[in-house]
Amino acid sequence: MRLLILNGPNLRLLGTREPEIYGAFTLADVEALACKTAEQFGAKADCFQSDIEGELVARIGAARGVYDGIVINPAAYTHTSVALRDALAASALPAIEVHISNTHRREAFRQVSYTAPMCVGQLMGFGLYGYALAVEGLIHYLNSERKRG
Ligand code: CA2
Repeated sequence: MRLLILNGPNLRLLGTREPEIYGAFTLADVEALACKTAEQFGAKADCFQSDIEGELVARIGAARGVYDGIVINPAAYTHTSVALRDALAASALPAIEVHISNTHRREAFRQVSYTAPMCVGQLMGFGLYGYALAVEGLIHYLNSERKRG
């Protein structure tokens, strides 16, 4: 089982600014936890971060046939990107959307996700640990789908 872990714009800044919102952990911590969690469940994860919408769209577009599912934090593109939404729909891969903060406790513009309707589920507000939960949730979903045939 192969998983693709995608992180969107500015998440490379994790651990350097706004720790009261995003915690003190880094993108390297996020990617290490996602890979470790995948391995614990017998899967392998590849991680990619970009500030560029088109690069994220291209990664999703190339994922079909290579990966079994996607964990994505689209960051600010969550609230704006029809392109990412369309890419997730076209990939037809199961995806889990994850957010570090609970966006429902924040500004009104963060209450809308363009991408979540294309995902199996959405997780938010658990900080770094949300990535472990998202990977475990995705693997659980994939195993259930396999059993159902
Ligand atoms: O809570 C999340 O995971 C978000 O996806 C983070 C995005 C934000 O636009 C979403 O509404 C919620 C922002 C990522 C920016 O990351 C930074 C990390 C450290 C310092 C500054 C920005």
